[in-house]
Amino acid sequence: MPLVEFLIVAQIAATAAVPPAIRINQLGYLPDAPKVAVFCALEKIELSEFAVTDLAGKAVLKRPATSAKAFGPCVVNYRLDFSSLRQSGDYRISAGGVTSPVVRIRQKAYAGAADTLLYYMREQRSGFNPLFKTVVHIRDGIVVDDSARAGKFVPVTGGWADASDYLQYVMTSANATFVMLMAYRDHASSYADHFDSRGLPESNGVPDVLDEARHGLNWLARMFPSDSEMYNQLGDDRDHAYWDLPPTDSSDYGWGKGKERALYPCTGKPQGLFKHKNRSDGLASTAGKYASAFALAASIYKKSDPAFARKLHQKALSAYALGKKFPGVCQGAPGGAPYFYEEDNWVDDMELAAAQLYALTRDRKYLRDALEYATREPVTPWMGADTAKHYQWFPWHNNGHYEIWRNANTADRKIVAEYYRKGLEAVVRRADNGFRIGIPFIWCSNNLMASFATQAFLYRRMTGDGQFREYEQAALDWLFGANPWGVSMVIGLPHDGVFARDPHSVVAKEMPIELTGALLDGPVYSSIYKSLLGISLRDPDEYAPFNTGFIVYHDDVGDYSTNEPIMDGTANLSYLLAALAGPQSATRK
Ligand SMILES: [Ca+2]
Ligand SMILES: [Ca+2]
Repeated sequence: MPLVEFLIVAQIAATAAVPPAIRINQLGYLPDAPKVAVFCALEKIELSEFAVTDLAGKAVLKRPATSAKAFGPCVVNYRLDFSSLRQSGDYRISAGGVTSPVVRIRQKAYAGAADTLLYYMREQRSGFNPLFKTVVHIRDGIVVDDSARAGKFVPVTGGWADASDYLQYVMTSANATFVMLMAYRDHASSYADHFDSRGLPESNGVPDVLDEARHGLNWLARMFPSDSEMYNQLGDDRDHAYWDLPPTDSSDYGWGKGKERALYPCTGKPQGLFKHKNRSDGLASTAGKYASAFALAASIYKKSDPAFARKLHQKALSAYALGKKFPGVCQGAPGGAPYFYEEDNWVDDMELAAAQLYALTRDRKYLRDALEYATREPVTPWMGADTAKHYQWFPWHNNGHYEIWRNANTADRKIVAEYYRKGLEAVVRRADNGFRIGIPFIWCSNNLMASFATQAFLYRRMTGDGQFREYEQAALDWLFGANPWGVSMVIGLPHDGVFARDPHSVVAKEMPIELTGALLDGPVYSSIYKSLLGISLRDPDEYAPFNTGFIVYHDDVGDYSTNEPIMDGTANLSYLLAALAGPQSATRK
C-alpha cells in the first residue's frame, strides 16, 4: 500500500471508536493464586458483572465486576476477580460486550518460562556468541581514564552486551550473574539442560542457568584481574555511531573501526572523557557486586570445581576489602551523550556481599557488617517515589535482606523482613488504581515491576504473610499482558501471545530473528518519552488509542525508551519465574 494511503487508513482507525478491552496475564494463572483480569474502557461505560466460560462456551462463573480508579488511558477500570475458579483449564472472560483472549489456569503455568529468558541471555553473549557462531569483540580492551594504566591492553572479552547496543557494565552483569546463581541455588529444578557452556544446543549435564551464570563469572574474573585492578565498563556511547551487528561492529574508540574498545576502571573519581562527567566517588557499589557474585559462586562450585571455587573465594575477599577501603559509588561513564548509569547507592551492594561472605565463611564479622549496612538503607529508595535518575537505586530490589534472613537468628530475620515490608507498603500506597500498580514509570519500568514482584515474593516466603499477594500478582500480570496495551513485555512469552514484534534491536531487525526471552524496558511517563533525544517512531502506532494517558508504550524499532530489550532486567525476572515454576509453599491470600 502506498505510504500516504496507509497513513490515512491508520488515522481513520485511530479516530474510530475503540472497544473496551479485557487485559489478562497471557502466560496464565496458578490455581491457588489470586486471578484478576482488568477491564479497560476508553469511554464511559457501566459494568455490573462478568462471565467466565470454558472454550465450548459453557458458563462456569458469574461475578460482579468491581469498579476501580481510572489509570492512564483507561477512563473506566473494573477488576474482574475470578480467584474462586481453581480448576485447571482454558477459559474466556466476557464483559461489556467484549471477550478476553484465552485465559489459562495451570499448575505449571510458569514451567519453562525462566529457561525461555535464557535464550535472550545467550543471544547477548560477547566472546563466543552462539547465534553468530563466532567470537565477537575479541580485541577488548584498552584502559582509558586512568593516569597510571591508560593505554594498557587487558584481555576482557566475554560477558553480555547490556542492551541493543554493545556496551558492557559490571554493575548490571554482576547483578545478572548473582541472580542467576541465586535462581540455581534456590530453584535448580525449574531449569532444563538443553545447551552447553558455549550456548550451543547440546546438553552438557549442567542446568542452563548455571552455564549462563558461569559465562558471566568468567568475564567478571577477567574484569577484576588483580587486587589492585577493578574494571567497571567496556565501551561507551561512541558505540552508538553505527547500526551494526556484533561480529561487524565498527565502533571506533580511537584505535580504528572495529578495533579495541575502551576499558574503564573504577577510580573513585568522576569519569567521562568528553563533555559529561559522572559522580563517582568510591569503589564499593561495584566492589560489593563483584564480591556477592564471587562469594555465592564459591559456595556453589565448592564440590564440583574446587579450583574455580578457591579462585573466586579469594577474589570475593579482595573485592570486599576494596569496597570497605573505598566506600562510595563507581558509576557508568558517559560518552558524548548525557546518559549514564547514575547509581547512587552502595550500602545495598556491600550488604549483599557481606551476607554472602558470611554464608561462605561463617565468620560472624560479615554478618555484623551486613546488618549494619542494612540499617543504612532498609528500603530501596525508589519505592514510594514518583521518579528517580537513571538506575539511581540499583539493584532494583535488595537481595541482601533475603540473604541475611537465610542465615540469621529469629530476631534479625524479623528485622530484615520488616525492611521489605516497608518498601512494599510504600509502593502499595500508590497502587489504588485498576491495575494495582504503584511503581514510578521511569525509564526501564519493567525492571521495577519485576523487582517489586520479586521482593513481595521473597517477603511472602520469609514471613508467610500474604498481605501483598494481590499486588505481587498484579505486577507479574502486568508484565505478561494485564496492562493498558494488552502486550506481554517478554518477547515470545507466551509464544502464541501478543508481544513486541518490532523491538529496538539491530539483531532483531537485520538478521531478522525473534529475540525470544527478552524483557523490554517497558512503558514510561509520556513526559520522559517526549524529553529523550533522538526518538521517533518509524511506523504508525498500532497502540495509539492506548497512548493517550500519562504513560506510553510503542512497539516500534525507533523507540529506545520503551521497546528496547534489557539484559539485566531479563536475568532479574528469571529468578521469580523459576520460583513460581517450582513447588509452591506459598501462603494463600
Ligand atoms: Ca547445560
Ligand atoms: Ca547499589
